[in-house]
Amino acid sequence: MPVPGLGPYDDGNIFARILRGEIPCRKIFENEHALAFHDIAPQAPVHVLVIPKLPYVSFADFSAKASPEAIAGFVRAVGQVARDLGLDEPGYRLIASMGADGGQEVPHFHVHLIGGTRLGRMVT
Ligand code: IU
Repeated sequence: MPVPGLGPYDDGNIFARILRGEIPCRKIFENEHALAFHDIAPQAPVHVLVIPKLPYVSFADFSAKASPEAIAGFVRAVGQVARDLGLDEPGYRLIASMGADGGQEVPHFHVHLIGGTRLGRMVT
């Protein structure tokens, strides 16, 4: 499924290459469902990206096509990363950019896990 502004899944996208081990990342978690690593340009004291190991281009693609097991495994992985980082208290924010208007830049579904500070009300 193409994503507006990005097109179909591209095996050469940067996160696909990180998953294949072709490009290094500052990994903090990995299991059969997901990989989590520090964002290269952090927007907060904690800014981690969690990506599924499956080749879905966006949240729309992942939510529509991934199996219930894959979706559950991914969501549990996000929760575990947050817990492992000690963020359950005082909290954190999850963001998934989707398509051109959502500001998505990398055509592999990813969730931003942001925390370590009191965040404002706006999501930008
Ligand atoms: P977005 O939601 O698609 O805009 O998020 C892409 C993120 O990927 C963004 O926060 C970048 O800083 C981040 N990133 C990265 O961590 N490593 C990279 O090599 C590249 C982008 I390219």
